Amino acid sequence: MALERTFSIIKPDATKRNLTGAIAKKFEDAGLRIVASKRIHLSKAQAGEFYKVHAERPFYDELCEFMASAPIVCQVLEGENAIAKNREVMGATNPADAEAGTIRAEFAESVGENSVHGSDAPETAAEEIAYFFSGLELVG
Ligand code: DAT
Ligand code: MG
Repeated sequence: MALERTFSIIKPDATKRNLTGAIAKKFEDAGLRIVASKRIHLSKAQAGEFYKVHAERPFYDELCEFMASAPIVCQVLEGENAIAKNREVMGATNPADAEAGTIRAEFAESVGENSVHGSDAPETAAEEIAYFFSGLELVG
């Protein structure tokens, strides 16, 4: 399979606890290359736009507040089968269900404050990368 790219966010709960490096190491140890990386602080409106697919869910407002509560680190990860590999390294959405050794099993605090975001399909990966990065910022 050709190299694939996926979009990742290290979320506020993790940046606040100084876990950026520990999480990046998990990606690199899994064979994912960080080809773009930046630390930003989203407004609640920007968080709402990013997560608009969840607008009707009961946790949407809380999710947007959380995502705007502290800086995040946005990254593009590249590798063979990067989308699925990243989801594997992240672990299940609810850390209580996440496999041992995954980022969420080790670091997540709750289903809402679960340390990382990762794209779920090629279309969303392409959209999310384009939302946060220009082509010039992707350095393979
Ligand atoms: P994932 O982040 O694993 O792709 P998702 O896309 O279903 O999960 O949900 C997006 C985020 O919304 C998730 O990372 C945390 C939050 N979330 C999901 N389900 C939740 C719930 N039941 N209660 C609170 N927050 C939730
Ligand atoms: Mg998702």
